[in-house]
Amino acid sequence: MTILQILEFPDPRLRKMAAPVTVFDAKLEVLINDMLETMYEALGIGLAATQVNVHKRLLVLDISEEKDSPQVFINPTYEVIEDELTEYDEGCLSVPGFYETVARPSAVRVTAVDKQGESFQLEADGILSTCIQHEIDHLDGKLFVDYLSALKRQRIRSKLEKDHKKSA
Ligand code: GNR
Ligand code: NI
Repeated sequence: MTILQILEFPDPRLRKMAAPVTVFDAKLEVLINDMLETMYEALGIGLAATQVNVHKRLLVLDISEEKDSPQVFINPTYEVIEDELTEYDEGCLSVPGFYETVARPSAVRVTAVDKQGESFQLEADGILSTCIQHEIDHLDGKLFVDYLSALKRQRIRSKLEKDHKKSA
């Protein structure tokens, strides 16, 4: 397996719209396993393909305490089933070091396909609802910093640009 490089804000490649997965082959399986390994190594609870510069509609997550419950969502969509909003302090592997409160619909019904191309549905609330919405945003080129004030977003951008210059 391979640890993939995670793109960081404000990399313009994080703004690309991902295209649906149409081919379910061994190569896709390799990508899924590499994404899971990359997510676990980075201590994240989720990872979208966009973050590793693959612009396909695919995400992985594991919200379990024991880190033994990987979930894979291909071509995911959701509908809001609870209009009430829940606030979470969100972080993002593509925005390292920043945590900010974001309000999102409390519960969603997700439709996706698994790695065999089999369709499934699931109702999510709590951190699972937040995480799935955060990951699907990535597939649409969106980041949690987009929900913050322009001032906060600019501060985060300046700090990360400085960090990137140092490590370049
Ligand atoms: O690891 C992650 N933690 C997290 C915490 C609150 C809300 C969303 C997340 S997702 C994030 C990993 C990530 O960047 N996924 O895209
Ligand atoms: Ni993220």
